[in-house]
Amino acid sequence: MNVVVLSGGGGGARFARGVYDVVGPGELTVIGNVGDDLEFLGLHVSPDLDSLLYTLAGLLDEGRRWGRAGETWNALAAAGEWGGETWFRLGDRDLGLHLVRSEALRSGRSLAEVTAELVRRAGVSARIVPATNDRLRTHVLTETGRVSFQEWFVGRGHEDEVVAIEYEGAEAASPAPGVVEAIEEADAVLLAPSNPFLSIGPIVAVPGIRTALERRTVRCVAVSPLIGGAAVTGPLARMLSRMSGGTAPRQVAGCYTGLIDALVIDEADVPAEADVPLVVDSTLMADRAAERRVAEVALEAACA
Ligand code: FO1
Repeated sequence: MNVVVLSGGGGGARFARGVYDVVGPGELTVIGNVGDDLEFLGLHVSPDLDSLLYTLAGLLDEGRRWGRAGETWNALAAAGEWGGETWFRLGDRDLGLHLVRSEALRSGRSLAEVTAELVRRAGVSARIVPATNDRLRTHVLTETGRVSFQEWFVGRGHEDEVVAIEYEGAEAASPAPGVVEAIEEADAVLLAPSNPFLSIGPIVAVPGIRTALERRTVRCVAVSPLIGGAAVTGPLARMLSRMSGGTAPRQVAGCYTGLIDALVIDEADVPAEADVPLVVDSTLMADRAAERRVAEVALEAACA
């Protein structure tokens, strides 16, 4: 069975791990968000691809939910002593990956090629593919101006109200090699319980990916990232209220019009109605068993 998951952020990575645990080796392709990517201290950082890599490889810091376990921060502290920026926390172990990826990109290799190599070295038997090799960056429009995603999310602690989102470069971006093929060959497509605006939005803003999803002949099922109308972590509930007028399943489904055949929601969100069929279960991924259970529910809904 070939399964494609679209994912961004920590929740997306843990859902992908649930799917990874329940499908056979080599059966999972995860298409990762690159809208959060940034250049920091001269290095190319791909936080969502790295969350996937670290999570599937068992290297993630499970408490922080980003970066590597057993991390130390000496290089960043030293950079700060020399006047370098330190607001985006790159740990010593994490830096090793950014050094290798940045050098490979500078030498002309694509983000997809480098990512595949990292996945191979990590011993992960799923494919992690960036949505695009082209430059795509999410920007947030707030009442005080336009900032890059990480400047708003980490730099400002996502406090400013979001008025609109821009996926800079998306219109001109092509899907990375393998992305459209994976969707075309999939037996099921799943949208992880990630932020629809910040994580899935940049992926489906790539015209070739949106078209491939719209032309799918298999079912596509999304898992709502909200529980009881609230986000488990992050700014989604505030964003949905302001930009979609509410935090019910209807508003989550509304972010995916034309792209999904069903939405998995939590028991805390019923009674509910939406323009697509709703599948009700417990969606809190508190541990590995819960990740697997949510994955199974989504897969069952996709194979119905
Ligand atoms: N999140 C933070 O809240 N603060 C950080 O300093 C930070 C650094 C960081 C470094 C590498 C990495 O892969 C992720 C990092 N994150 C950090 C998480 C990241 O900003 C977000 O979780 C994702 O971009 C949201 O999808």
